[in-house]
Amino acid sequence: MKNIVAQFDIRGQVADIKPLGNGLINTTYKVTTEGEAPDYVLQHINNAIFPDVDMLMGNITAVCSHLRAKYEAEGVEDVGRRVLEFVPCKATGKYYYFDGEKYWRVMVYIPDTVSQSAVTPESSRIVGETFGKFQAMLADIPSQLGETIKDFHNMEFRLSQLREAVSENRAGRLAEVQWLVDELEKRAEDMCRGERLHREGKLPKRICHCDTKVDNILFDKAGNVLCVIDLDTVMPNFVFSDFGDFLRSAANTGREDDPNLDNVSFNMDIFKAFAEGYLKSARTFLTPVEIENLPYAAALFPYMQTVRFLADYLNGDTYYKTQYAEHNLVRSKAQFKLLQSVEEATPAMQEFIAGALA
Ligand code: GN1
Ligand code: MG
Repeated sequence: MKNIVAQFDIRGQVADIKPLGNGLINTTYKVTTEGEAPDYVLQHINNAIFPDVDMLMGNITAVCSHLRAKYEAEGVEDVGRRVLEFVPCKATGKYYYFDGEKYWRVMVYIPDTVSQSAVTPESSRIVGETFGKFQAMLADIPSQLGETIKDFHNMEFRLSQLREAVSENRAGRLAEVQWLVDELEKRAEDMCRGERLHREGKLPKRICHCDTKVDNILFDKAGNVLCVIDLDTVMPNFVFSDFGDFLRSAANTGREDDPNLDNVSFNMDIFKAFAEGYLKSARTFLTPVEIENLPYAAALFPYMQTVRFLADYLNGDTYYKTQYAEHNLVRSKAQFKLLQSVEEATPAMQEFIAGALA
């Protein structure tokens, strides 16, 4: 691995390389250097999921330089902690290295960050405000971003994948999960509301991050968002993506893969604080249709994630990394439990949003 790092234009001598984080798609390492030089993050890009690495890194570097320029123009002091900085490959100048088999990238490690334990109602309000601002900052990016995964958050497409997995039943696991398939089918039409509104010309796409789970956010000690990481899925989408996916992880009282469903429920205090912060900075550009459907967004993401985990379980675990045989099933059940709790909270969410705008 030292050999791979040596292909990139880094400063300092590599002292150590260790696994970092718990992403379900790419594999990540921390590269510690000796002395004053910064540390780095080395990542193996999952090329099966992101087939067009040129497009992928083109999107990411366009987003980072746009954000960097905006922060600099605003006079923000710690720009290096607010935007990821990728390191080019020495031989090609590209922001990835292909070793003949695998694709790799390197970015500067941002030290002294706090992760998800920092999510409280107070910090969620700040996060909401920051995301509203993040979407506003990316609204005028001059480059056309590509869809790094086609139809990534398209609910109709995700359902078609589940239906295919059900009809093929490749791993022979259908009988035990038929009840859950039925539950998902009951909600299918309502959950495809976003695509319908878009076809009717009532819902725009804006540049979104599309994976704003708490693990992908770096905070400072005061709970401010320093930086959103994992930019592979930044692409045009409905604003629901970033709103809904943050709540899916932050407002879950349990874990994404909690085997104890009693731990899993939707935390309304987090929702309220986050929605308030988000509306504060985003109401300047959100349309009434977008605002009215924010409770739908909160339900859509646990729903979509249940559909995706369950489809992967039926396919025999070919997409997400798993730690044990039933992992995708445990994840599916935990996300479904969260969805049920969100559904119960829907009238309260609607009332809260109406009140916040009054
Ligand atoms: C994946 O890479 P990671 O773990 O941050 C997935 C997301 C899911 C998430 C569920 C490219 O994100 O869409 O919401 O797992 N990313 C991709 O934890 O499929
Ligand atoms: Mg991640």
